[in-house]
Amino acid sequence: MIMDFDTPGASMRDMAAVDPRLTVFEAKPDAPGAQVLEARLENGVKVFDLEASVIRWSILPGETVEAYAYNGQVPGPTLRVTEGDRVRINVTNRLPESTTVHWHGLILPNDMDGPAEITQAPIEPGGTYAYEYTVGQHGTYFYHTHDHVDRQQSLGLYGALIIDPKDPANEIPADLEYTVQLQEWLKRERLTYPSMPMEGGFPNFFTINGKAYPSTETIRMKLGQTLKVRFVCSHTTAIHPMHIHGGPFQVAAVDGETLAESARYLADTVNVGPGQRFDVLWQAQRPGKWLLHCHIPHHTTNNKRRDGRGWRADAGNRGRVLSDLGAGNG
Ligand SMILES: [Cu+2]
Repeated sequence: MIMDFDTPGASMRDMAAVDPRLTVFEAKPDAPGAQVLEARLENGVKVFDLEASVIRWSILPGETVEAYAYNGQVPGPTLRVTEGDRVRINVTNRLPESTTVHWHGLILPNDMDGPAEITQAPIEPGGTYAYEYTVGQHGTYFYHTHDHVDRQQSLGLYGALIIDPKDPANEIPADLEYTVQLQEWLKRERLTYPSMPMEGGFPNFFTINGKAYPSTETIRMKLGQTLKVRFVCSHTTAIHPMHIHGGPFQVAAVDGETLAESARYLADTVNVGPGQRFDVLWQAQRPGKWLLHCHIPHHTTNNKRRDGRGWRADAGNRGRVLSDLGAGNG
């Protein structure tokens, strides 16, 4: 990392590698992230518990990272609620530094919004803060840390917040759905650093839902079916031109807001910038294996992994088989 005499010590700490000795949990190599977290009902309020800690997380067989994680997984648990719900999220901090949680895109009381020192005192290590509000919107949203964000979100403190509409008629219809959460990682000499868009901070591993190709997921569907892909731009370093093979998709919602029919448009690539969300509808028009990947080729590599035949850039870790279609298959 480049530092000069004016770089504050706190910034240097935020850029530092995660101390492996702080790891309190090692996830199983095939443990999935973004698992739907069931709420418990307390006097009509849907209650969720999130706990942030340092974990060891597997992005590929034999390739682990030290991550900051909610509930021991990357991405953090998916919170799925319904428009109109009253929710309470108890956030407990087991990190070595303070943290908060921001509910990106939601209309809520100011002291529930999350920015550290702006709307609340940060949650100190060992502390808990209860976020409570009524959900008035619907669509694809997400939550992420809002303290030491440059470090903590880059290391994994984010998760999807999917809000179903109160009136099912307001749902964007699809046969299947799949949420894509992107993240960049920087691993060097066995240590994990928060990736940052600066000299020395650029990432060398890229994940979809916490896993690099070929450990990413496969969606199986039938010809004619429609898949809703929710791109959740949880990453922090780059804008990723996300592309799906096999025909254009329809952009149906942006940043949680459903587009009017007349405003929807066809595309085959959408520039997914940090913080943005896109709901796109892709129809399986031909049988086969169709890829979903970032169109910056370097983002489809795993640190230029050596495979015995020399360095190769075509490992395609951002690539994944989107559908394995076959007439009568699936
Ligand atoms: Cu990319």
